[in-house]
Amino acid sequence: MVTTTNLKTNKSEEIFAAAQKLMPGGVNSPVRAFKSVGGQPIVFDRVKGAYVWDVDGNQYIDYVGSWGPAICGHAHPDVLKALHDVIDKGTSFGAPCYLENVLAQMVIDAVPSIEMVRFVNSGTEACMAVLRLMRAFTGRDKVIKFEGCYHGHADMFLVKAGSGVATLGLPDSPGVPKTTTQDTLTAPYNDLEAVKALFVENPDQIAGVILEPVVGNAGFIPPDAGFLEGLREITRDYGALLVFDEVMTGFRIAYGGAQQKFGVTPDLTTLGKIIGGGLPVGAYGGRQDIMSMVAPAGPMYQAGTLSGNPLAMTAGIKTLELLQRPEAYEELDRVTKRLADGMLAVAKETGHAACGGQISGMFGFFFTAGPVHNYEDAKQSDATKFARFHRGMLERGVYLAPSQFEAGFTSLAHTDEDIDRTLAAARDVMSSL
Ligand code: KE4
Repeated sequence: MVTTTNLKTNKSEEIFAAAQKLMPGGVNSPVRAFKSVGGQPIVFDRVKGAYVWDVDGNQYIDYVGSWGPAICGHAHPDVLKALHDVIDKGTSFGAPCYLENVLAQMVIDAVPSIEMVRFVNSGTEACMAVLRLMRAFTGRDKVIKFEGCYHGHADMFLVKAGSGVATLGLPDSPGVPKTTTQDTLTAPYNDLEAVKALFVENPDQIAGVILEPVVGNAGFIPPDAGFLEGLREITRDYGALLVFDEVMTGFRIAYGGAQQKFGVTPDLTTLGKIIGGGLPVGAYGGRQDIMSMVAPAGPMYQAGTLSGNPLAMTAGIKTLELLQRPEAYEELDRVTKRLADGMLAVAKETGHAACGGQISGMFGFFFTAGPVHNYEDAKQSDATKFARFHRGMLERGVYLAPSQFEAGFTSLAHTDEDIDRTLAAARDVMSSL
């Protein structure tokens, strides 16, 4: 645990400098470059449980968890053992494998909307495929997404997206032809009237609505009471599909995802992150009548060399087994509530306007009095103050998501002592902001 404020990052600096000559921005995903919080990105050496160690030997309490997959704690011994036990049988088959049946059945048993599922290799792939499926099933081209929501980097979603797009202040990304995004309509999150208006303005043209049922890519923004229910009603009224992008919330908000927690069942769902247990997996699934359109059962084409590979299936199966343990989500919620409530209490004590919250192992806060109901509200947050807070916490051994427009994640490995240490560091930093 680093207590001094001059973090030794020589090796991180050296490796990252070299990386920038090899890979754009020195990273393989933009948010990792710390662009919005500034300062030296931390190069990881290893992870275990709630902790990460960087290449300079500094230890941090980790609240990113590889952006969600590490919900049972990094490098869980049971997951590693499961992988060791199967790896000698091969890393990839490109053919049917029993492990795919096992994970598919677990997903179908867990997620209320899913009667049939297709595995892919990332959340982006899952969202791309589900959009094609929405259009194939309804014969309509337009789709509604919400400002600040992020559904991966496929062209048609890079319209007022969240996550790295919001973090880097990217407008609609270059390289995305207008013809691709002209059918992507946007509305403010939590605004049912705006959604209704889009349906009235585009009669019989909207295939469906896709959203993060709890937003994590504009910072943490939960749905207002009645919002999800309202979307269910509107989409039914207009013969459109309701799609929950649960890549982040799936198996995190609850074992059955946000749709189980809030009791609203969409027509289709995307998943990722946790179901791969740290290996590359995405999935989309839903009503049998819709999924039966997917090739080779139906005409809608989608494919992938490594989809359903045995290692990713193994890591996902073991991770979900661990999450089935009694009290897992109650414990996750308890620990995360202590953290989120504590952060807001410290901000109040030290005179900083802040708002935020948590649901299960997902949390976030903004440096603004709030409330934050949508992306516009989130942008009122003092991102400069957040950047200074992020650096201060890093120097005290706490690794937070390097962007105001990201949610934070806890795991079953985070202890009360970790939360206490985090809150002590937060008090120290906020007192000096
Ligand atoms: P991936 O293609 O990154 O596996 O999933 C895209 C995606 C889709 N839908 C939601 C709701 C997501 O949160 C994501 C990816 N989340 C970001 C974190 N905000 C991944 C981190 C990154 O881009 O490096």
